[in-house]
Amino acid sequence: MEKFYITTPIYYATDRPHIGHAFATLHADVISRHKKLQGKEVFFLTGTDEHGVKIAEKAAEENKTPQEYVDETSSHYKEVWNVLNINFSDFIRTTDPKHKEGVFKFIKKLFDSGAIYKDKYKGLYCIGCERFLAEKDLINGLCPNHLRPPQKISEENYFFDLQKYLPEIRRKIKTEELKISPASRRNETLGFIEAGIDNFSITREKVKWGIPFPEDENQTIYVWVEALMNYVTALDFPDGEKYKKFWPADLHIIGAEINKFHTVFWPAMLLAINEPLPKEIFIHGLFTVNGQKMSKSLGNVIDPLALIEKFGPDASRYLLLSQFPASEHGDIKEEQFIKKYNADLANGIGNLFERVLTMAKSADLRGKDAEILAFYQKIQDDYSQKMNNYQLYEALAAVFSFVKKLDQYINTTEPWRLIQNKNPETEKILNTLIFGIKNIIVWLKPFMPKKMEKAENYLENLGQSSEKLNLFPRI
Ligand code: ME8
Repeated sequence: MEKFYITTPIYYATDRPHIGHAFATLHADVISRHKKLQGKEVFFLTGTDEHGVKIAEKAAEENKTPQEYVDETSSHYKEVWNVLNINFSDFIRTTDPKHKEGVFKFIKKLFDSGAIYKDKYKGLYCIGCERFLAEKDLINGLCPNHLRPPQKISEENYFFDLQKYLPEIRRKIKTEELKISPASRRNETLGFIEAGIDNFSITREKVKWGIPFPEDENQTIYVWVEALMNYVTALDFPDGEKYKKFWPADLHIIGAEINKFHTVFWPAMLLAINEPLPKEIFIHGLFTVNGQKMSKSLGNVIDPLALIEKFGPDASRYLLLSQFPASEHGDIKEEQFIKKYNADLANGIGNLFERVLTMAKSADLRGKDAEILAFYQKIQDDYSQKMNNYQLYEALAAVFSFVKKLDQYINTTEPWRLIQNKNPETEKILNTLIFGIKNIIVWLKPFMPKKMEKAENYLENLGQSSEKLNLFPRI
């Protein structure tokens, strides 16, 4: 059986998950379900990033130890993923002993590779980003992402000699041995490399909440360096059976703001220790809410649980993935959720299924309409291509153009009239519609697994239930 290893970013255990985190995780879940339906053996990893200054600060604000704090915040992620029906294979926490063990082994190999050296460092550090910023990155002296001034830091750190690996990374990206999609993000990475990227430190002095650096007790491992290693420590790097079976990753899914860490730093660390690179990194855009960055102070952070309470888990999955193409940045307008729910789900799929299933109960079904069949084939090809390129929004758009086509087909053929007149054409029309619905169910299964299962069961027992399917009640 062919394997498929897919990962999400591991999210900072600083707070409850918001719909941005859900967006990335849903992408991975839908792709993972789609690959399983294609018969692949899938390993789907998600988890939480639990070390660093930011977490230690948050814990202190709440008078908790960092460990107590992350135990609580990490559990929120698990809770929300459970309600959203995210079917992960493993949930890694960077405070897991297993992660720490793997990190030590990775660091030892890095050290042995000769790519590590000690140096004095002076720089500007943004705790929100957990990274050093250059003067040119600041806007009015503030980090543009977190709108707070960076700390001036002067430390002695261990550094990774990135320069040694940049030409090879560039070559692998160009030949697509390391595929970065969409192409705009690939060009962005090539642009970073072209402009020059400094070596980065792999340790921090004075940061207590982290994994100790085995070579020097005054240092902890830089949070980003050990966080990236989660993708292999979860598989029991370097000797575990899972590692041998599933590495390299077939797909890392990440957001645009963490591009450089994944497309440059992570491959460079793997190159240094002679391990295979991930095959593909898919970088999705970030979204604002009603035109503004989501932030607690603006009060516009959307909690996935609030969305689920209103629309249920499957519709919430759909609503988040159907807003805009993941290859671009987007804006979510809250009032659009209800409109889209009613238009696409209640009046679109729900209504189509109801109309057809009510009529089909009484008919003897045979034959198919040639034009609809040809249209179906076109949509099937389009859907497969989009799903294989991880373009979920575009795949959904293809499915919905088929829903529309079937609606038009019903309106022009008016099968309800034909049933009354006992017209022989009815069998063919209803059979075509049932065929269409069955395929819509298959296409939408990775997106709305529970609802599609319900529809599938209803279809299998057609004529036996007096109750309506009522898949998406109007809100
Ligand atoms: O960066 N729109 O964690 P994080 C869409 N721990 N997606 C969004 C989003 C938004 N507005 N906001 C967040 C970290 N995301 C590190 C990762 S990986 C080894 C370490 C999603 O909690 C998006 O996928 O800040 C983004 O990359 C991720 O959440 C960052 O989550």
